[in-house]
Amino acid sequence: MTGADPHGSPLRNTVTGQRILELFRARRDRPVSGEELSSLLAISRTAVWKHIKVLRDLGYRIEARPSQGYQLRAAPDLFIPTEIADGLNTRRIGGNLICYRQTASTNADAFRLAEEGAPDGTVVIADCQTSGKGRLGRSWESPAGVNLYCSVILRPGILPPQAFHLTFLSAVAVARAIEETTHLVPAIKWPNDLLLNGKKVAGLLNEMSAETERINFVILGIGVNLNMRVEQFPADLRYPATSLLLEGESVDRTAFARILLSSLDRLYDAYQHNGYEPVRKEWLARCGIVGCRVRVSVPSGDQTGIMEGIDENGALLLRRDNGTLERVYAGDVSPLK
Ligand code: BT5
Repeated sequence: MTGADPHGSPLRNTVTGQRILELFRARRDRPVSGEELSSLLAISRTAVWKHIKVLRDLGYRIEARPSQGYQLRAAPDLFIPTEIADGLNTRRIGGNLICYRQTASTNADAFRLAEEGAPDGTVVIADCQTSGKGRLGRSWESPAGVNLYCSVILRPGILPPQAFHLTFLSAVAVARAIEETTHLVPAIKWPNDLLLNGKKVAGLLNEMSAETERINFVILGIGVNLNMRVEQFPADLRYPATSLLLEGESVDRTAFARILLSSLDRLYDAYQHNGYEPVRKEWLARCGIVGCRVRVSVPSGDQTGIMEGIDENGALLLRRDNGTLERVYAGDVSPLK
C-alpha cells in the first residue's frame, strides 16, 4: 500500500482506496458500513480498516460512526492523481500524472523523467518545492498548501528555434485557466509572466533538451500563486506579486489544476492542427504592454522605448527613443508610467 510519504515518493491512492472513495461518493450523505465495504470489495474487515487509515493519512476526512459505518467528509487540499483525473477530459496532457507532497523542483523531476522516456503529456505536480526554479538561476517561492507547481513534458515535432511557440502557448493556457476559474482577467507580460492588476501571479519556466535539428522534449514549468497569503511572499521580490486569493478569489487547487491541464491540452491540440499563428494572435491580444513605454533589463544594461510587439522568433520589438527598432531575445520588462 502506498500512502503519504513525507520523504518525497509520489502521492497516490491504491486501487482499493480509490474504489472505497467511489463507494463513499456514490452513497453521498449516508455512511457505508465496514461490513458492506468488506463484502463489496471482497476483502476482510481488517483490510477495510487499513485502507481507511491510508486514506486518512493522505488527508481524507473520514468519519466513523458507531454501528453505522464510515462517511467521507472532505477530500484533502493536496494534489492526488485520481482526484485530478476525475473529470479530466484531455487527449494528451495528464494521461500520466505524478504528484508529490514535496519535491525540489517539478521541472527537475520532469526533466529526469523525460530523459528516462516518460511519454508526451506526462505531468508532475507538487504541493511544495524546496528549490523551485525561476529563469536565469533565480528561485521561485513555493510554500506548501497554497499554490500550484506543475511541469508538463511535451515531445512536439517542431524544430528547436520554434520551441518559444510553446512558451507563448503555455502563457495563454494559464491566462485562460484563470479566467475560467475566477472573475479575474490576467495580462501577459513578455516573455512569460502573468499579471493581475500589474502584479505577478504566475511565472513560466520552459526548458528543453534538443539536438541541432530535433527537439527531444520540452518541459513547460508553470507556477501559479493561487491561495498564497501576504506573509508568504518574501520582501525582496524583483516585481510586485499577488495571488488569486489576494485579488479576491479563493480557488480549489485540484479544480484549478484540472482546468489548466484541459486548457493546455486544447491549445496544444489546436497548435498541432493550425500552427502558431492563432497562438501568437491570442498572446498579443492578452499582452498588457503592447504599445506601452517599457524598460527592458538585459545583461548589458537597461533600455527604454515602446514595446511594438513580438517578431517571428518571439523576440520583443522595442522602438527606441532614437527611432531604431531593436529585437530583445531575453530580459525582463517593466512598464513605465
Ligand atoms: C519565473 O522566473 O517566473 C519562472 C517561475 C517558474 C516556476 C515553476 S513552478 C513549477 C516549475 N518547477 C520549477 O522549479 N519552476 C517552475 P523569473 O521570471 O525569473 O521570476 C523569478 C523571480 O520572481 C524571482 O527572482 C522573485 O523575484 C520572483 N518570485 C519568486 N517567487 C515568486 C512567486 N511565488 N510569485 C511571484 N514572484 C515570485
